[in-house]
Amino acid sequence: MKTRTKAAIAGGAGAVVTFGAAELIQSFSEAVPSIPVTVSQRIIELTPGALATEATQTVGTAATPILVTCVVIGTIVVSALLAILSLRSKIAAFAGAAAIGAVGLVSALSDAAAVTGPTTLAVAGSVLLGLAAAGGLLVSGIGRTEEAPESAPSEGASAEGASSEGGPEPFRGRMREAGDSQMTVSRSSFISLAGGAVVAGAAAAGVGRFILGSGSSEAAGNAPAPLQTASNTEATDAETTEGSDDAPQQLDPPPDDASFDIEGMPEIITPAASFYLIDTAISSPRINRDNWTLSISGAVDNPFEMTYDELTSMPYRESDVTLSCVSNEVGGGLVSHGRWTGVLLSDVLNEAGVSMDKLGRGNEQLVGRSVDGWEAGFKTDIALDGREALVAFGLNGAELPVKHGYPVRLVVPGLYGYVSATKWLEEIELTDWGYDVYWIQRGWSKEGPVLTQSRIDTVEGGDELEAGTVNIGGVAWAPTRGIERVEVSTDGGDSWNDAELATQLDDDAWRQYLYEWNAEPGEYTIQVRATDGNGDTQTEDEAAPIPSGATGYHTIEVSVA
Ligand SMILES: Nc1nc2c(c(=O)[nH]1)N[C@H]1C(S)=C(S)[C@@H](COP(=O)(O)O)O[C@H]1N2
Ligand SMILES: [Mo]
Repeated sequence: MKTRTKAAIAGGAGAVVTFGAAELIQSFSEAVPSIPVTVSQRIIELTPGALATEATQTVGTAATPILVTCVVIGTIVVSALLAILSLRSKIAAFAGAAAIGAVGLVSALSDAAAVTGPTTLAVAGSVLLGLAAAGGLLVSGIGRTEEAPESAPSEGASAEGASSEGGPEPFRGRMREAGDSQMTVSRSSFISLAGGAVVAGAAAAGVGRFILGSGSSEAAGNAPAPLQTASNTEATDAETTEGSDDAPQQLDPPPDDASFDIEGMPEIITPAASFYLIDTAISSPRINRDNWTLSISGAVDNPFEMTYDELTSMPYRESDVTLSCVSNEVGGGLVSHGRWTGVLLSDVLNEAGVSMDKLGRGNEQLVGRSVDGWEAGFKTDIALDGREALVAFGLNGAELPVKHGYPVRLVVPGLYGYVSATKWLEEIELTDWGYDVYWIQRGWSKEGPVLTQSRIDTVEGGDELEAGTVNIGGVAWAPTRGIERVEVSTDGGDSWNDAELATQLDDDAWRQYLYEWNAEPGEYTIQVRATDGNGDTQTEDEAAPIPSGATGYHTIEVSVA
């Protein structure tokens, strides 16, 4: 085996050991973030808007796993090259390794959850461990070599190469001597050692991921943590029960007639585990609720900060709101219905001295900022116009899952998530309308009202159906306006039939519909369209999701035999 090959293997193995050690450490400490994840995160942040828009198919989704994989493989390759370089210049190789470590450290430290001391120690320790592993492998595989003179032919740096032509050049001689000496291990031992290092590193990373997975609440996935509020953990005091209004802290279970019991129909309340998921965070920020605060800042009379307990001792309510993503295609799945528990955003704003009659002073926009720096913004008056915009801390009667914004997020009926639904919320800043938040900078439209849409769920395109009664059903939504009518066409839009509507949970909620179609053999184009509570029917014109949301009728082709 060529010396350079051995060096490359040693360097790559060292990088694997570094990643393994770092992943293992970060799984034990909330203060230390994952290095490849934070590096990927910084790459995304530094990517200019246009590129980010194209690279991310869906607004809010980073091309995450691919990017993390590239970062890991890229580092392994560079480390291999550095180890080859070390045969010529140890100083240059160490400088390169230090530079890699520095990139990792800077990225990790800029993570919201990173605590400087432990993170620095973890990164430095992991890098040193990787260097030691690489160095050990180099010495055992190649032997101690004097630094090669710059003029040395690089091919000469091969132990086996000596057997080829074998002129007694001093440099070759040294390498052959080293290669054959007792100081080095055999080729197979070297491979075992290097393999061992790689396996150990990978195993450490795997164990780290496993520990992390089992510790976080989403691993428990199906058993979300029960909701804890200041008022249900302490004895309920007068302030909590005497709310500013009488909205219920808990809603009654949805009535039976809010849903049709038909195969393929989505559950009327989306379980947290299957709630659609969109964000730019490669891994969800892990926030300790006890240290969390929300600050209300910017153009407000009375800026203030509140703790989780302070938030949850304000009057709160449970509210049905269907959330959707602007990048949902017609017929797509980026829409879900949640029962959110939270404090009215208007109550929080009132505490800060913000009210309808005080707008237009550089406070027209409400920007919700996440602990990871992500931002969404919408017109402040939307928070004050009477809709149930929430500073939410619960979903479906349980704590917010980590992925969905634990401990606190915003939920605003009638706005797409990218302008409103900030997860891992830490700041609400009032500013002027000219300020552009994350996705606005990347070409998506400024206001983001949810367009009226409907979807066929119980029949799929390409289905071969049996003649007779076919249930064509699904959901339609127009949050804040409600759904007044849904029609189904089986002839590509030439004629329309009124569908039966399930009871509307709330104007902010999606609504199920059902059309019992008496199907005869043939080929059919099925379409659906909804009319909102204002009497406006969704537009037939087809538009792509960018910049304002997809439009057009959900259309599928089926055959009946
Ligand atoms: N911090 C943060 N909040 C965010 C996002 C994000 O990338 N980061 N994405 C938004 C987008 S685009 C959508 S559609 C909703 C999705 O919320 P969900 O993942 O809980 O369904 O979250 C919003 N809140
Ligand atoms: Mo979104």
